[in-house]
Amino acid sequence: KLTTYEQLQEDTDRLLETAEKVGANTWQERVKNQTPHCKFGENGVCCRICTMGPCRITPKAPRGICGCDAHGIVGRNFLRFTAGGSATHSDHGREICHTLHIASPDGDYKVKDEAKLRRLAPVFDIDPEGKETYELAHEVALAALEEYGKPFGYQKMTKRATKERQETWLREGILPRAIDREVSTAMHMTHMGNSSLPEALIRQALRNGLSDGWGGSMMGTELSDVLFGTPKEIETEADLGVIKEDEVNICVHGHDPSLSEMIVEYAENPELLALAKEKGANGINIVGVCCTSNEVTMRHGIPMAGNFLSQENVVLTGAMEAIVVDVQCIFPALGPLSKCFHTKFITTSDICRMPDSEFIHMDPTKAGQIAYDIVKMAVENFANRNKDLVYIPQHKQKAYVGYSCEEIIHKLDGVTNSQVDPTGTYRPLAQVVTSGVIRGAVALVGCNNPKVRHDYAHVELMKKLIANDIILVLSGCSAQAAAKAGLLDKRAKELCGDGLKRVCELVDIPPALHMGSCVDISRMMLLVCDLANELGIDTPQLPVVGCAPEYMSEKAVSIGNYVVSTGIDTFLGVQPYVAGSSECTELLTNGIGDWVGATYYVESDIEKLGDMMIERIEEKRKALGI
Ligand code: BF8
Ligand code: SF4
Repeated sequence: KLTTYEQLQEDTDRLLETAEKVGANTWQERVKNQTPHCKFGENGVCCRICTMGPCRITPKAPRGICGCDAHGIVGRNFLRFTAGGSATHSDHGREICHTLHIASPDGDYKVKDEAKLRRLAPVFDIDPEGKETYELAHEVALAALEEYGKPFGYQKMTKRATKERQETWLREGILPRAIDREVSTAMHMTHMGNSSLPEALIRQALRNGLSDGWGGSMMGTELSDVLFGTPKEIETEADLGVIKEDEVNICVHGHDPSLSEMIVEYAENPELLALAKEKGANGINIVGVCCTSNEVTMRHGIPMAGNFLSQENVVLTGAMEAIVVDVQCIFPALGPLSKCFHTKFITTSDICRMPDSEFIHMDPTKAGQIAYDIVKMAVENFANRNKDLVYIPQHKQKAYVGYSCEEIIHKLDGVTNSQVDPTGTYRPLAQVVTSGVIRGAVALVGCNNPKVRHDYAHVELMKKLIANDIILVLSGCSAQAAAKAGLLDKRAKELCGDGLKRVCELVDIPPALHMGSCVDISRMMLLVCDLANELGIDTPQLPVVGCAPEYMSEKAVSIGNYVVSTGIDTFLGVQPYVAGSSECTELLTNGIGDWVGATYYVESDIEKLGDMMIERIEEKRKALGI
């Protein structure tokens, strides 16, 4: 049985009562104070990139002081938005490269998937033959780091795309060079007195997206797999009911798994468990929110307490001893909120410093000790819990997660095993798509946004798509929305059309596959390229689309740009800040189709958005004659 919105709303309402009792301020209240939003900002026509401004475009003032029109201002803002997201994902990837660079057989960080390391080495033009594991790991890490700033050539990971994609990117001038260079170029192009031509700005936005998806994000995904293990199917649970009243609760939040991996390990440390007992707790319970949660759930089955808009709820349960954050998507509100409870709000990265937090600098060379200290702090804090303030909503759902590309192929091979030799490819998937048993696939990804009822668009679209025999691949907060609703449970096959239901039974999977965090959308890019190769077509021909119905971050726009550039139409449920320019809007929703074979579609009516995706998938099938 799915958890209903009404149930989730009741849980939240009850927690908001606690907030009122302790005088805490919540996002629900802040949204009211910020509404209505500034129209100039919403339409993307406010420019403040030089101090002659800020300039705002109106019918009476159609140009800024420098003479830039709405199209130039919107285009520049769109490119800067992308650059912010691309830099953020890519810097996360860089941190992982550095962590791999210090991995050692007797250190905190080891190589957990050596086979993957050996498979990846040739991508960086390294011959793994005869090399000792750590020698190779360090060489790969260094080569990966060089991708960020190399003076010449294009990004090596792009060679993993279809041949047609590589040719398209080269032809269109959007094949990404060094990862950091594309961010720098974006900033340079948008400085006062540089580009104001929409076509040039949007082209760079696509290239900067590609340097994220086929560069920085892919580093984050692939090297995390080498370090922490490539995810395999694993059972877990999701929603606030995973928080335990009788245990020490620690929530990991953010994106970079380096510290949370260690925290998960030290939560099983016998000394700390004994200390927890001594303090009256029955154990140490790690839960997560946002993408750090996705990382540790995919590899260890750590339960997901919630997604982006649940982060305050986690503290409002009154039962959280510590909320430990690394980088990205962390509400500064958690500082003052935690102060209303006994909760320790622990920031750990120089990238993410916040008032009202305790800062413990995460030095990867001392990661084990740091994790030990943090878990110990949380355990010692158990005694400070104010029992009168504790209310833990009891809803939770079972979920199956861990569907990396490798695991999807492994599951598909399980089916063919009995009949023929395992193919080690997506062939069985290609076959069910071609035969029409499955109509196509949707990559449902991205955030929550208070402009949309929390999780509503994600979950409603998912139900509609699976009922129409469309299989889902999920990541980020979308995957957690599905998990909380119950859609990652294998029993969700009952909500599918007959074809998809049969596939779920045969392959023993849920109809929605949790592929990981947002950097793991790079997994989806590899999947679509390999699937296209399997079918002997290019990616824009596949009956596959992408969708971010509740997105909010710059990262999401960078993702959108690399997904469309990879040939996958992308459907958005929230307006990007481009409506103020007919030229930019035209390019993004139509013109770029001539460059890359895919475009953006924007529709805030969820019912219509779902219909549009199904229609697009059927159009693609028709064009293929399947
Ligand atoms: O990188 S989906 S709210 S948590 S930005 Fe953030 Fe959006 Fe969630 Fe993960 Ni992605
Ligand atoms: Fe105004 Fe031009 Fe300066 Fe922007 S760059 S703030 S439009 S003068």
